Amino acid sequence: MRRTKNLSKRKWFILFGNPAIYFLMGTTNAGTKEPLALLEEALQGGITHFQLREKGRGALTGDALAEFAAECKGLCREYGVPIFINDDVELACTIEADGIHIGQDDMDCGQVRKQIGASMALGVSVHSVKEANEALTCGATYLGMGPVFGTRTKSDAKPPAGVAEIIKVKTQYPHVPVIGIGGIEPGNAEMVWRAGVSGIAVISSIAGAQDVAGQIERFKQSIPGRRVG
Ligand code: TZP
Ligand code: MG
Repeated sequence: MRRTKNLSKRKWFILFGNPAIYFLMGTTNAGTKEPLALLEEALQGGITHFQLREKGRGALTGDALAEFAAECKGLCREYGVPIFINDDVELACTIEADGIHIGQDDMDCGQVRKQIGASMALGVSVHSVKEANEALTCGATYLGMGPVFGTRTKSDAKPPAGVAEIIKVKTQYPHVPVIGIGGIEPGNAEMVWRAGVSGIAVISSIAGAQDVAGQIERFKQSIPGRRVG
């Protein structure tokens, strides 16, 4: 359902109040579909969070990227879904995104927090309790952890880590939102939820689905306690 909500008034601490189906996409993940049409299908299907992750051969840059990002933000606003920008502080600030997501190896997280100020959400990818501690000390709002399973979407992904480290991080920091990522599909998502994540982040299993809304519904059904039948 399309609805308009002023997310600028929304504080980051309620960003992960309910189980999140966090869709990541860039123009290079859209296959034969028109990227904005794919994003709208996903929004209609009920994704709860969106991250613009523009990577790989043929990725947009410069003005074309800024224009695309602004269009993505406009669509996300219509559906009341927060938009995050991957790795690009300037772009996140230009379009006044709700958040930015960075890899710990990509940028200095403390520096990014200074640049974006206190009100923009900051997601940081981590792989251990030690890295989680560093990210939280720098002002991370939530943590991304993965790849949980094997993935072909990220060329420099580390080996699949399963859910063991997620469980350790959640044991140490029970109130910090952790999002699992990497190779997550409806059929393997349940063990990620059971590790205590606040959400699952997905690229190919949603972007490549014939029936995007149906696939998102399958992800929703994978949430323990939300299963029907
Ligand atoms: N970070 C760790 S794995 C990954 C990222 C961005 C790619 C996830 O893509 P997919 O297609 O859902 O496995
Ligand atoms: Mg990165």
